[in-house]
Amino acid sequence: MATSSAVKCALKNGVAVLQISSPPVNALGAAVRAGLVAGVEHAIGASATGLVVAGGGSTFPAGADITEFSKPHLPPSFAEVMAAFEDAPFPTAAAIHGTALGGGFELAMACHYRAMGERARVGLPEVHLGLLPGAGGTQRLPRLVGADAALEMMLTGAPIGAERALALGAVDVVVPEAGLEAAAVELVTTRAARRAHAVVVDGFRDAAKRAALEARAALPAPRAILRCVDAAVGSELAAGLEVEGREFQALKATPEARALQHLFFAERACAKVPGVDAKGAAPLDAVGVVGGGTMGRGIAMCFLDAGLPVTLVDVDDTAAAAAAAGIDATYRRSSAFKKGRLTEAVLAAKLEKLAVASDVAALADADLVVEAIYEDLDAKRAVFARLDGACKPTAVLASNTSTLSIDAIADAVADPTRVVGTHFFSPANVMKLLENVRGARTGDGAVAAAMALGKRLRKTTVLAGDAFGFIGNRMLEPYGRECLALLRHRDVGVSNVDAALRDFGMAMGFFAMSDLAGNDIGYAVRTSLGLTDAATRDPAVEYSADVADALVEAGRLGQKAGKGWYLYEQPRVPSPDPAVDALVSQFKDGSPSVGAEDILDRALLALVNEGFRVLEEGLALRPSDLDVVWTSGYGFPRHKGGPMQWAEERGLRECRATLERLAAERPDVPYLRPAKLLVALADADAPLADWEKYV
Ligand code: T1G
Repeated sequence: MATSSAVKCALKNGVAVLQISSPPVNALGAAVRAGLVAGVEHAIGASATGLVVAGGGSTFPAGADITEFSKPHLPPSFAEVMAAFEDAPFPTAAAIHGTALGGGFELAMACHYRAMGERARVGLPEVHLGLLPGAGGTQRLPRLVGADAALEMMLTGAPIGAERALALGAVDVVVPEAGLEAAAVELVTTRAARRAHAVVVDGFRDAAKRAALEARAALPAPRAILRCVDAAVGSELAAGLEVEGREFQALKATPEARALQHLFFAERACAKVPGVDAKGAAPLDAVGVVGGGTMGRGIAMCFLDAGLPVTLVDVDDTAAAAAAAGIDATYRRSSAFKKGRLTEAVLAAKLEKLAVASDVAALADADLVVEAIYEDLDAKRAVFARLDGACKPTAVLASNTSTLSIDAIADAVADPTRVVGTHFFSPANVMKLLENVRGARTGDGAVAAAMALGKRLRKTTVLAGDAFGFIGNRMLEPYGRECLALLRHRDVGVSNVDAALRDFGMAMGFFAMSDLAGNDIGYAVRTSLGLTDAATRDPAVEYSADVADALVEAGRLGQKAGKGWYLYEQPRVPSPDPAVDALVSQFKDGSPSVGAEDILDRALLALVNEGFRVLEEGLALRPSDLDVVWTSGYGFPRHKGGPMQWAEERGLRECRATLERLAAERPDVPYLRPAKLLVALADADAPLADWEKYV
């Protein structure tokens, strides 16, 4: 029967079977939508008695084609597609395998019936894109599963498996994937057409929960979803679809939607290194970790969670045994273990793959080793020299260093091309971000291995150049210095700065984050740079960290010491401390009070400006990588898209002008002077996407 490139239609015993073929995820782009409408029309023309729609390849459609959102809409509309299936003159059914998400699940819900594979998942993740299910999902899902369950699925955006989908009534039958099409055919040959129109949605069974959800819904998309589900309750389908259409169009124009869709693609682009194919990386069958401290244990857990056999080496058998015990204890403290998701048997199977030793000779068969000892260059070099002799020549040698040069470490081995940085963030077994670092002599093989490792560990993996602080900590430096400098202003305390940053959307204020990481870490770095001694630092450059030095010298190291910028009378619960206010008051310099807007301008523009310098210096592959680093590793709000996206939304010319004003007020602060790349883009009124033309 008629086919289009994206949708093939076959007639089997009177039943039309439409198969979608649009790799990689059968997204419902214009060609697929047109093919679907044409397929239904052909089935009608051929007097079919029923119709089944299925996805070719790995999945039933995983949604609308997100790349189309920023382009003029092409027909047919989603509404036309859904109506073709819902109003067909014969029963229609979806055969769901893989991940039927967003518009894909909405297509399935527009069919009269749904057959689902046992391993399949369905969901409406649009809220993660700053949108809502705009192809009838907000109206059809409540008619299938009730308002409460529908609202939860749409506000969380989390997919559900076949068992739950069946229990909720979202699908009609669950079968092994091999029998999926047959099950769908049986549905349309044994049952009459059934349309959502006829179903009226009862009210929320848990009104209190709905009210609580509304109280927490701060962003536009969740609030719009609530309004749409309210519209579904007690009203005709057509009326509800009208409301949904209006709300969807309004959301598409929001900066939050642009930011979240920017991050969707940014988090996929960051894994791509031009000229390096991670798929071509050498096999990764056994890995090693050197160092059984907090980071080494967390990194070993990442490997265990990915099913990789890992050998952890520490200075002696006692330390190695303590590391193993610490890993076991961490798993047992986890909520997964406490809630029974991580059973004793599963934990035992994980730990089966952990070996510990006190000699790097145990790493002879490792394909990749991560050094995770304390931040001392000589000590790291000594470890790498030993690894050089103990490991096989093809083994990749990685350092978890957060501040030291990969090139300097690579000097310790005969073949520096196999040395790469793999900067994990603490706690390594929890944090999604992995910042890989390419030294000047790091080979493509080692880069490919590090990027493939990140994918294997299901990390959000970014590649940075080898310069102080790489990407994240490099940008953190001026951001932190501005937060410290703000304490010199009258009436500006730690809480004011942190409150402004939290109200902006940061997961934590700078000072709370510093307490969490440990204030002594920054102090050690400043000491290593000769900055904590007034006699050795450059008097011509403003030094705003003197208050932080005094805090550490007073023993206020942060959460681990029970006090830092805040007091921690309960673990992890910060409370303002008058003693800190007194200490801060010693560093006031008469600068006038400033409000939240100025606080944000200074902290965030210092951050963004350094991001432009990272790009100028070739230390990042693309601006969106900086957004991925700061949203995945430093708590920058996702609905702002990351610092560089936030700057573009604000306007690069406006960013430059504000920085010029701040720099003029404080000429002894180099990091406030607008970066050359920012100035060039602003002068040309060019978008950030054109950045490479100006470096
Ligand atoms: N549109 C366009 N491209 C997409 C896409 C989509 N919906 N989903 C994935 N891709 C691309 C992705 O960019 C990557 O490209 C490749 O496919 C593999 O993706 C009207 C408005 C399905 C779970 O939000 O969650 O429907 O980098 O690396 O790890 O109401 O992709 O190779 O060039 O993620 O196997 C709602 C988004 C859309 C689902 C597969 N749907 N996708 O994960 O592969 S809005 C979604 C995913 C909507 C309607 C509304 C995942 C996946 P490249 P991948 P994966």
